[in-house]
Amino acid sequence: MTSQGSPFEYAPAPESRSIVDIKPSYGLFVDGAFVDGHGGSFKTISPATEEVLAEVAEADQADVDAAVRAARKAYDKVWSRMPGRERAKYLYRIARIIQERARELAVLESLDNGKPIKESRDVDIPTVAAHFFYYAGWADKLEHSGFGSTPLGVAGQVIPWNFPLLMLAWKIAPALACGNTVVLKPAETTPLTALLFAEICQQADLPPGVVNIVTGAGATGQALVAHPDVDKIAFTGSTEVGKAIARTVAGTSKRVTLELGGKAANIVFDDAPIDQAVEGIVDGIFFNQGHVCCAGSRLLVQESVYDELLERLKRRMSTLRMGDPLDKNTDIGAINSGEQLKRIRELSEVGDAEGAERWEVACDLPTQGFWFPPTIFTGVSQAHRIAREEIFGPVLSVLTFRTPAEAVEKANNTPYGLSAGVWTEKGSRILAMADRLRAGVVWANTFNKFDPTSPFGGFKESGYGREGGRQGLEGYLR
Ligand code: TAP
Repeated sequence: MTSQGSPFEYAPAPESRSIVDIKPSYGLFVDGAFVDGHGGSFKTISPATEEVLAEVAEADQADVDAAVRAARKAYDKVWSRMPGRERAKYLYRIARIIQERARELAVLESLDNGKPIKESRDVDIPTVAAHFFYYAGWADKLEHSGFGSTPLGVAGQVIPWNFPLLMLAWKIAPALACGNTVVLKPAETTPLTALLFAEICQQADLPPGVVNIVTGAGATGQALVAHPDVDKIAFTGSTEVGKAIARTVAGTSKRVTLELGGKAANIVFDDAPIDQAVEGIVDGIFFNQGHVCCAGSRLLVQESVYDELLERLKRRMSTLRMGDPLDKNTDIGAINSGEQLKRIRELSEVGDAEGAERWEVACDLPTQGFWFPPTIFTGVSQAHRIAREEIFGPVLSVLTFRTPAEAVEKANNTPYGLSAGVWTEKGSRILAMADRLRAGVVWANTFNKFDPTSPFGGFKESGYGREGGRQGLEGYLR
């Protein structure tokens, strides 16, 4: 649907879904084959239409045991003994198959997750392939990484629903490059691209057991995290579950990396190029429906440009096109689940009750599926819950500041520390701000840019450990 203020009408340009062959049901991927699970099954739906896409096996404790056994056997007998240059060939092969099947993966990701096809096609899947290419390059050079060259063993990996295949790539590519084997649990609402990835592992002739995929809900993740024969846990998701995982592994020899939530400040100074900053603000909070751990969900605007910036931001938001994720013109897709929509609505209502002023793009929402219009709250103070808690949706909280020192103080006034953005024409100010912002990533005059060569991770309650770059090898080597 177009926003009511949009000056243009576009003809629908839907990407065909015929390229994907979605099976009615999927088993677990264990020891190189799809097998039946013992924990029953669950349905995965398209969040845009609520259509059931497939029935997926739910892994119970016995299934997780079998997957960990397969990973251990593959680690001992094959993968840890294979020279890095040979492991690299498998990773390159996987990367190339991902490129060859990119359209299929993008359509499936958009169907299962609700994200616009132009994002899955142009951002998610190319970055997935880039991660496998990048870490393939490291596999025979580990002794130069500075982190040792011995793998840890079996890695248990638990990922969220916001970037299903990209989070899989962030986890699996470095683990395999370093000689570890993996058991990965995708999120309950987005299992399908991980299962297609399992088929890609078969197509690449990856030795059985090197990658195992166990689908299921939180209990499956819990069984994997608590499993005594897992050497490393890598988790991306909520801070609450991250803390529970840290408690579970405390006192064991397991290594852990946690990539948790965020409440990033996107800081606009009065000398910033305003139109560019508006694009960066829109990209920062409305990319992927705001389901982004490093989303720029707190906008800090210097008071002198507040009125002008807000007016231009609202005008730009009115041109965003929300609707069918498979339509190539769509900017904003569906919210990933009914549960997440409920959380976004609840926190937005808290914003109303706390006295902030809500403005949203006027548009007609479909009656089927899960939708929330791009929204901004002005008149937000630091004490408001919408300024402190991660909403994980297309909702921006706007605050103001007068001096750089005040901007730093407000930006750092959060238990999180994952990312931040700075908009100014002064290079010296960018460097000074980056120095003082307690955030793992600081973007300058841009936002939400990802590259496999660049480390990513948080301070404080945003977690610990880094993914990406040379630093991403540290969590998988001793
Ligand atoms: P989580 O509940 O943290 O889920 C992340 C992953 O952990 C999923 O695969 C989940 O399985 C699994 N899991 C759940 N409970 C577990 C447990 N006790 N032990 C091990 N694994 C467990 O996040 P969510 O439900 O997807 O979203 C909730 C909130 O988390 C969101 O509103 C958002 O604020 C935040 N979130 C943050 C991020 C990032 S990247 N920082 C990503 C997603 C969500 P199921 O999917 O089956 O529950």
